[in-house]
Formats: sequence, structure tokens, C-alpha cells
Amino acid sequence: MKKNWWQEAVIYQIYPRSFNDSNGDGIGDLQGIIEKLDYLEKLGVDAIWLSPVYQSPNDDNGYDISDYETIMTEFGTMEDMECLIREGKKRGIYIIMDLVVNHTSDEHAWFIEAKQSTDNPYRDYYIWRDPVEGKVPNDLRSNFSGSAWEYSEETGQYYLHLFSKKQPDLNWENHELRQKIYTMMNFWIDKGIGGFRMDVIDLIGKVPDEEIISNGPMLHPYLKEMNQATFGGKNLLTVGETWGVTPEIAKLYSNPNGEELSMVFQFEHIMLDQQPGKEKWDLKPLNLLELKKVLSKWQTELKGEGWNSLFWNNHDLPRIISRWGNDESYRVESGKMFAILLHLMQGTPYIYQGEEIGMINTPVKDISELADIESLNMYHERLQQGYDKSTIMASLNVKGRDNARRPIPWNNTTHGGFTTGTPWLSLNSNYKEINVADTLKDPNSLFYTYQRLIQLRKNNPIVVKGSYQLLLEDDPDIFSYLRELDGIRWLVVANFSDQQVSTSFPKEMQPHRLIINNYNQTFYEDLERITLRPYETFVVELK
Ligand code: TEU
Ligand code: CA
Repeated sequence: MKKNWWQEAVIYQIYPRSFNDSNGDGIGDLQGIIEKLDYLEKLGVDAIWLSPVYQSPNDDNGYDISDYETIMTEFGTMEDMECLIREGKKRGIYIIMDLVVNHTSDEHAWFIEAKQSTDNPYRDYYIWRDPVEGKVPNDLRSNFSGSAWEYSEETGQYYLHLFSKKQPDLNWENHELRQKIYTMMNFWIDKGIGGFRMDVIDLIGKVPDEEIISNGPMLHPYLKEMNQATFGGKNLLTVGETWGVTPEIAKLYSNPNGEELSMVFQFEHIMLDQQPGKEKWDLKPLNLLELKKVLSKWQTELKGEGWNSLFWNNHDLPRIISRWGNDESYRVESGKMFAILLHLMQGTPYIYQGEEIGMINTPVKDISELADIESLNMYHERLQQGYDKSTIMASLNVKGRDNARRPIPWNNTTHGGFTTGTPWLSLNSNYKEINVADTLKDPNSLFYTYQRLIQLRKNNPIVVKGSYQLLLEDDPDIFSYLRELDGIRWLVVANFSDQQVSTSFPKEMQPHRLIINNYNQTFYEDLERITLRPYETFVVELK
């Protein structure tokens, strides 16, 4: 493995349940992924971030793990997993495992033991507190609605669960627990994986009694300890999911000295369309000026002192074309705009399955059409709080996680060729128009824009290493920036609106050649007076 290979890499995220079903039970599986490795090789990605494939009762689709060293029965066997790692490697594709160690399932052997008695040897692996005046210990809330404390009959104490009550939080203060986790990580490293994506890793240093949840005092010491005990010095890609990160903290995690992680996911841009201080369901329109400011801040602040990860989508987020683009008249144009804008920035880009064919949200009429625990819990909580059903459904249709979790349509046959059986979650009914086979047939499709962007990154050091400067800072419709390396300058210009927009660049900015764009136009001559069509986006090298 080349040192820092992950800085030049593009990662593809797979949500296995919804990717490809090889045996007709309606659930995607490991053999299904293996069948599609050639497709991913054609796209050009260097690694797959595999959402959890471990044994799990699936209260949260695998993010509730009951055995870290066994493969989920529905997904296949350990032999299948080893085959995936091997077959991936043949095609230059590493497997990044999802490491979920803030919590386990309540069906994990540790928790089954721990809940028995207060003196059980595993008791301290989890976080227990006495009732306070017969009630919950404090006001901590679960990310999936309601209190974060659940009463346990066996011992008359509460345990902490920052997610569902079937996801009890692990107690990272316990030395023995930490060692068990490191041993488990080494088990996977020995199988030849390419690294870890670390689920809500910024929560492991929590101090529940002080209601400190993210960025607790022991977070960075634990990560340094983990690094030394497991992946340190092995050139693996490690990316932390950190909702509460700031650029200052990101430099601690992803400092080039390599003491902690390769990079983290920051979510500041992702939270721009929610009302400040409220929940993700409380919507507000995106202001492009804010988006430009936030993304540019991360570009400049981490320069040389940390490393960015770049993404619009994942399995928790709505589809970006529906979210901030236009999924009706300009699906492909706006999709290409998002792709170009993101992949030309500095950092490691992540593509979420289906993004490369321009999948969009799947609005539903009734809660019975959804499966996600976060959505179901929120629905019931808000109904009780007196919200009306249509307001709740509107939020769910914009932000609900099932928007990202609909199975991948591979072609236009029944169930999009995802399964020969009945899919665990129905497909978006548009699969006859939006599917992989048709996208591959069209030389102007989004797929080939992604393919080209990946090639550009591989062949042009400016994409990986160049400096970043935001231009037209106050323009409310245009997102434009300049990359520069060793005298080479690339100008990126995107019309982030569904209207025609005009602008002007200084005379010194003379286009020399076109790098990539999203409309059929071969050259942009005069940047002093330029009119852009809806979502029109281009990159030119300047003279
Ligand atoms: O997500 C963490 C997390 O905070 C999200 O659940 C968030 O609350 C919301 O979904 C974003 O809008 C991670 C995983 O990515 C998610 O799938 C898991 O459900 C969660 O942790 C628990 O493991
Ligand atoms: Ca299957």
C-alpha cells in the first residue's frame, strides 16, 4: 500500500442491504457486491466503504452489532467476506469496514451478560446509573427520539443509549473493553482490509453525568491509544464520523503526523438547511452564500494541517439532487454540477451508491411505507407532541434516511433487477427511467462524469494538492473557485440555480482549455461576459 494512498483515492460507499441481491431473498448481500466489482472498477474507485455487515438483529440495519467477528446471516459468510476482500484487491479496490464501537446491540453477548447483575464481569462495559427520584438520571436525549436512558428491570438501574434502546452505549473508560475492541480491529486488519470508517467516533469520550456527549476530554487520548494498538503505521484509511467537529478539532484528528486518523467527516454544510438549534426535521431553505462560506472554510483551514473528506450523500442523508438541486427538469445537469463542484475540491471524495446514476428521493404518503427506526420514532414522538401528520410526512420526505436506502435499480426489469424476490424496501417507482444499465448506455450520463472526475484526480496533481481560493464570494447564485499548483490554474464555475445567470471574471482570467463541463459546449472563450444556463458548470485551465 502506497503511503497516503487515501489522499489520491475516491471511495464508494455501499449500503449492503440495498445494493444487490444475489439469491432472491430480497436483501442485498456480499455475493451481490462481488458480482458488481467490475462495475465499480469501471467507475474507477479505489475503495469501498462497506456499511456494517456484522451479525445484527437489525434494529438499525446493522449499526446494532451483536457479534463483530461474524457476518450477518442474510449477507453471507466469512468466506464470502474474504472473497470480497480478495476480489476487490485484484481490481485495486480496498474494503473499508464500518467500525461501530460507540455502542453494541443489546443482543451482543457482552450486554446479555452485563444486564444480569451489578457485579457481572461485563457490567462495566456499559454505562449504568441509579434512578434519580424514581426517574431517569438526567435529560440526555437519544438521537432516535425520547430519553437516552432505559430502565433495566433485572438490576433496577438505567443504561445509556444515545441511539435506539437496542443500542446500549459502551463504556470507553473500561480498559478491558478498549483492549477487546483493539483485538477485534486487528482481527479485521489481518484479513487485509483497507481501513475503517468509524461510526459516531466523537462520542466515545462522553461524560454522561455532565451531559458532555461529543468531544469529551478523553476522546483524543483514546484515539491515539487505538491508533498505536491497531492501524498505526500501516497506511490504512481511517475516517471518523464526527458531527460535532470544528476545523480546530479536525486538525487534531487528521494531523499529518498520523497519530490519530486519516480524516474525518464534518457535517457543517449538511446542517445548513435546518433551523439553528432545532432538529434536522425543522427545515429551512439552503442559502448558497452560507454553503460557499462553510465549504471554503474547511478547504482553507485544513490546508497542510489536516485532510478533508468530501461528500454530499451517505446512507443517513437525503439524495443531494432532490435536496439542493432539481430532480425534475435538471436532474442530470444539477447532478453533474454537484459532482464537479465536490470532486474538484481538496480532500478525499466519497460517492454514495446510486449517486453516480443520479438517484433521487422517494417521497411516500404514509409512514407504513418507511422502515427506518429514526423516521418511525420521530413520527410517533411528533404525533404525540401534537404535530399534524402532513407536516411530519413533509419533513420525512425531505430528510428521512430511507430516501438513501431504496434498493439500487440495475436495469428496467421488475424491481430494477435488484432482486428476483420481493425487495426488503420497495424501489423508487422511477426505476424504469433511472437505472444503471440505461445510464451506462448513454455516453452523456452522470456515470461518465464521475468516471472522468476520478480520472482527472488520478492524472492531475493540482486536484489533490492545489491551493483553493473562493471567487465571487457574494454572488448568490454562482459557486466559483480557483485551484492552483506550480503555476497551473484551474477555474471552477457553477451556476447553483435553475435560472440563467450572468457574471464576469477579470480580464487576466483567460481560458486555455476545457477540463470538464455539464452541457454540450466545447469551449468557454470570454469569461469577462458570461451567461450560464441553469446549473451550468465548467472547469477550465487558465492561460
Ligand atoms: O449516524 C450518526 C448520527 O448521528 C445519525 O444517526 C444522525 O442522527 C442522523 O441519522 C443524520 O441525519 C451513525 C450512522 O451513520 C447511522 O446510520 C446510525 O444509525 C448511527 O450512527 C448509530 O450507529
Ligand atoms: Ca440476498
